[in-house]
Amino acid sequence: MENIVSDRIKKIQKQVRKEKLNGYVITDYIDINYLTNFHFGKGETMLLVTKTNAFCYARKLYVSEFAKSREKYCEIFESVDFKKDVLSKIAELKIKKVGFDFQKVSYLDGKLFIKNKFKEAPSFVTELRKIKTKECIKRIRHACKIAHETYELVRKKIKTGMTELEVASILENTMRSKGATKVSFESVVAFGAGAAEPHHITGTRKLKNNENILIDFGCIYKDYCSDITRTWWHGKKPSAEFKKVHALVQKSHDECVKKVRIGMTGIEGDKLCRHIIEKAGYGKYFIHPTGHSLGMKIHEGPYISQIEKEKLKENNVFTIEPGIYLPDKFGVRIEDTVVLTKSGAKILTK
Ligand SMILES: [Mn+2]
Repeated sequence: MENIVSDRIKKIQKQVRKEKLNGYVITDYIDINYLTNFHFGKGETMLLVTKTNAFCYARKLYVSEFAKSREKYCEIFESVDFKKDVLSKIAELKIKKVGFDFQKVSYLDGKLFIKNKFKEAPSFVTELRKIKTKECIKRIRHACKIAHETYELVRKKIKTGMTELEVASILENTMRSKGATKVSFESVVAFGAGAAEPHHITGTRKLKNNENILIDFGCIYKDYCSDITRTWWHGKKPSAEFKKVHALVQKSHDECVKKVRIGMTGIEGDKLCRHIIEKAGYGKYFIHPTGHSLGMKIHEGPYISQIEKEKLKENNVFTIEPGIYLPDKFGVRIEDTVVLTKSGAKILTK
């Protein structure tokens, strides 16, 4: 754990030097949690990284726990006014040229930083977080395993007459009983035509015999997310159209898993899925991007979308989730979380 903290902070210090800065202020709590391998709540911390040190400001409740194992790499100070304390530390250290992540800080913080002559700087931590380390992948893999096992278990428990919310609650309880701390986003359970609504809200509709089910859910394990979607037919007689559309979405998903490679842009990745659905005449029913990266947040860049120019790199972790939504009929989405390796995508949700 100590290596994680020192390695990550060192990487930011390297960027600070590279950009000819003397310091860098981080306000995003997830970025700080990433760098310190700690679990601060939102709005409860602020971090100043200099070329050789790191100073963390946080609410008193965190201080002793943090200091136990991390203080060697990152000094922690009890604080009620992070901004004020960071500014006085900067004055005390007499450092000029302090950068901040202008894409992430709030408008108000940005105004204050500019007033204090800070420099707009790139999102060093965002970039770092895109390439998942072994430890990150281990945690995501486990979050994915919990989600997949939950799917297999819950699928058998779903009975005609259950409501969508009942199914969601079984999903969520099962994940917790398997060690997940919480859900990575609000679970989607949709029956019948509800699955065709792109923004379906899980509700009190009861499951009928012989209709489609779509579940899209995930959990957080040790701060890392998973994301999985499965669609199937409940009952003995899937309609011919459902079978056809399901097979098409499966084909689109499988092709993308098989062919996506390091160096492709998000646009090229998206095309792997999309062209198959378009060729079959269902293009206009595929109404969202193919996928998104995930890590400490459920939606991160790079995206696998029609506008993502960024190239995919080794150890990016993202979803592949093509779908076809036929209004007032049904929807099919098949989603897995994958890690991109030198030999292609490896499915984690299994
Ligand atoms: Mn997703």
